[in-house]
Amino acid sequence: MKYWQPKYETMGTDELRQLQFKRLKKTVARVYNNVPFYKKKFDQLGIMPDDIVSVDDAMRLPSTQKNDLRENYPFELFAVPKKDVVRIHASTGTSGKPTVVGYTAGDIDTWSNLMARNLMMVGIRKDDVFQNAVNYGLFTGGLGVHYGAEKLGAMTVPSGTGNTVRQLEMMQDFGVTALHCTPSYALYLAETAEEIDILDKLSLKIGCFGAEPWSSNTRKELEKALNIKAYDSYGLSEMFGPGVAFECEEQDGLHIWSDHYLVEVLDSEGENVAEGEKGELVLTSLTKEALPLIRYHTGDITRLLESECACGRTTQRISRVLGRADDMLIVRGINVFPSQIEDVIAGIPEVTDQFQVVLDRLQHRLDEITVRVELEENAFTGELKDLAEAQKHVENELKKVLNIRTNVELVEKGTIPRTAGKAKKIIDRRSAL
Ligand code: DLL
Repeated sequence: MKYWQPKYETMGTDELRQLQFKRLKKTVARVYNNVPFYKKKFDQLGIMPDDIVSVDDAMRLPSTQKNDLRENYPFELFAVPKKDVVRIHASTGTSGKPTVVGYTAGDIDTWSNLMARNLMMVGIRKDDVFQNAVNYGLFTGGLGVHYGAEKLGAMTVPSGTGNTVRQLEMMQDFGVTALHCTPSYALYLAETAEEIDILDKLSLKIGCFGAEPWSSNTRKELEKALNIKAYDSYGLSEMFGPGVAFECEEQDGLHIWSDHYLVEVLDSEGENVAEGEKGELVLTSLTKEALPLIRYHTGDITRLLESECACGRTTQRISRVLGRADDMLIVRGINVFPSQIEDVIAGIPEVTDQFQVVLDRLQHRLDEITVRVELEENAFTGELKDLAEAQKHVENELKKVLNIRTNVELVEKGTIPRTAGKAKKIIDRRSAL
């Protein structure tokens, strides 16, 4: 069996729309009756739950932004009494209060099944040994993925983060076949594995990486270094956490689970973009009990993909995340996505995949963008002769893709901080002035 929940994963269009409608009605009634924030918004728009007579009516509903969660900190958006909440997670905000998310026992079960579905989709089975090398604290990636792996029946190793050499030893000793972590930590694991010469003693087959953007070049790098097939895993705390969308073995976009989420991709005016066009992913949860969210603006830029997937699953599919609606950098009027920089860096063998972008604004001067990259130890055994040549080369490669002149700072390998969590890739000093 290749599906965890075949009924839902391969549902026909009409049946799926009926199910979505039933779940949408329930969600709308739930928020209207239990969350004052939503009742007020519905009333302002003059919409009553009974006005929703088809799935398409969802587009008339009010939207929710990350800031709404902050402003209703910690529990004001919960649709159930506190006694029915069995767990909370939180994500650290870049500014202000963190956003807190809550789960009923039913939510934990739904989420675990969803996660098991994803893990099964990438080929993980009961007889696999699954290492979950992410933070087990308030971050949803730890317990969220862990419960899914257990539900699936895999032997689950809750290794958490840190102590990278020990992590690799565990991989060897326990015969770990599947790994889940952030792509930046996976790169660090691969680098350390090479250093301590343990790579050929590992039995890894499958890697699931997510929680931050990573390019297809990084994918190739990881697949080669760790001898695995690497899958993209997308999710966000506000929609349970990991498991919202995942690649299948076809790796032709990510399946976004339409029985749990209503999907919209909108332009900056809030209008639907044409299929295949870039826009912001906006999601309505259909099965969440403790914290149902209506038309939640994820801030993630993606594209809806057309046509069916060869794997047989009938869900909608989205492209890999192309950037953030809000982390797109504008430098001298040019839009720069950090993922583009990552792509360029990953394509230059003389430097490692670790990078940082520093943005400065000097008085009376145009914005300066500096990309800090690490030189490989053997950088000068090939075509490049010296530091000056290497610097010029990286600058030129970046210019070709970004259409903007960047300063390149070459640093020694290991200088850019490795993190088991989300890497801090952008240092924007412009706002300080
Ligand atoms: O990062 C949930 C997660 C955990 C996903 C483990 C995958 C694996 P948050 O901390 O709330 O939740 O951050 C959510 O991270 O809106 C995206 O901007 C970004 N993100 C998550 N997965 C990907 C991905 C978790 N595969 C935010 N590619 C999201 C690009 C991603 N960005």
